[in-house]
Amino acid sequence: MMILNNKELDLEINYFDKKNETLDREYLEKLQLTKLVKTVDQALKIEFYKKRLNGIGIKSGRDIKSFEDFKKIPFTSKDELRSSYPKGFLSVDMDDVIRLHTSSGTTGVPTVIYHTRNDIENWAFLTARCMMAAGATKKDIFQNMTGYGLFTGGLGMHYGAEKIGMTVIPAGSGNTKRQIQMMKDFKTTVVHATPSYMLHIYDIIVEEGINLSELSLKRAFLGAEPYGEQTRKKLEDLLKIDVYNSYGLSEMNGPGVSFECIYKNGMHTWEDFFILEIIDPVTGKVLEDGKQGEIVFTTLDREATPILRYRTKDLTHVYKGRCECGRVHRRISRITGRTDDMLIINGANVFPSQIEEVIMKYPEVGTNYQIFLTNKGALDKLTVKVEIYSKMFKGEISELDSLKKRIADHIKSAIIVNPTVELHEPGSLPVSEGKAKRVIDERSKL
Ligand code: DLL
Repeated sequence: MMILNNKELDLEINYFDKKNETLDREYLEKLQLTKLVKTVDQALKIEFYKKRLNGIGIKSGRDIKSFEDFKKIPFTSKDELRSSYPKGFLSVDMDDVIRLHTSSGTTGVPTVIYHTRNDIENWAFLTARCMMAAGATKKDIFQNMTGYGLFTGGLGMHYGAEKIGMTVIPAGSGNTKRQIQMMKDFKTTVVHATPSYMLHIYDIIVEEGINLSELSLKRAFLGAEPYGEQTRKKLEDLLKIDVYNSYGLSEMNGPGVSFECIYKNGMHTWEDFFILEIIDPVTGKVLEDGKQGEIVFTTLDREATPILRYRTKDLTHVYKGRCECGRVHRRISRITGRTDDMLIINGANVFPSQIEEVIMKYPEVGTNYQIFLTNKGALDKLTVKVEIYSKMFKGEISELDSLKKRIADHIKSAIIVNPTVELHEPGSLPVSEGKAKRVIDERSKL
């Protein structure tokens, strides 16, 4: 499905690095193989990979002569990366490391990724490519509203924006009223945030009585967490801006891995810096383009922490065919979920994104929601809590009951599970300034 940009925006195709963004596909694949040789040599300096690669007869990068050879390399899992904490997968002298990032560690021991000067330079180069592909230029005022620090969203996009020559406001996340004030004062044209924070920003704009004409906002780059096409549409309609999806993960630098261009038709993945594979999450078999599966990435230019065939747990598919923008780098669809965030509710497999996609279709529904799971006897109970715009109601109970029923029926037809829908006042559900926690699963506690 193609969604056209807002009319007032020009559809000019900009490239940060035209030669490498549009190079010949055959050449790109040769380039990948050449870079793989260096990457494998680099990986062999890490004890973990040395053992693993030697075990399958790979003693040097030159042993990888084709993609068939490459596919013999076993996958790397998050747990394997974690088990090396804090030393990490380090293949250069510590003196050559200029920065490290770690994952948040909310699901266990964190992972650590080290970066040399070249690694940081390449990362900035990639985020610059992304933002320019989505229409940003040096004329833009860029307000970066994700966390600066170990989280890669802040610094990753910051360096890329400077590379383009945008005026960067390193706002960080939180302090929403001040964010909006800065947007007004500095005439911010582009913002970077998580989708859930952007939804919250809209609420505060309304609460503060700010007219959209007081702002100069044109684009938002949103990522770091899943969101659906309906959420994009809602934000674009409410804020009169263009929203572009940005995907990445700390293990592959952070943002700057996959990004939508102005055609908003899938996220280009920079295949001269990463090998992209989609596998069947159960069998591990590599799938052809178009088939839904788990993303596996291999770094191609990393000096400090090379990673081979990393299982991301993120689910998507590769779009077939070329994009109108002329870039050869293949596009992935929105992430529909993670292999580890699928909920099993009374035996049915449900991704939270399916529920979000339904509720965001309702104009009466506000910007925040939560999915609650409890047990009732032997059965699971699903409650979907949504905030509503009270101004859309005349205050009659029957209206609210009818809305609840419509949403519940709609969710049931999408996921087969019968939910209870609760309507809440705007601002009453917990707000997130970074990645939102949408699912509260209390089933095991009962
Ligand atoms: O979230 C990097 C990032 C920052 C990407 C800012 C985009 C913008 P991590 O904290 O390591 O890194 O989390 C990575 O977040 O494996 C996905 O499950 C999820 N994720 C990231 N972007 C998207 C997206 C950053 N656009 C994990 N859609 C990934 C859906 C996303 N999920």
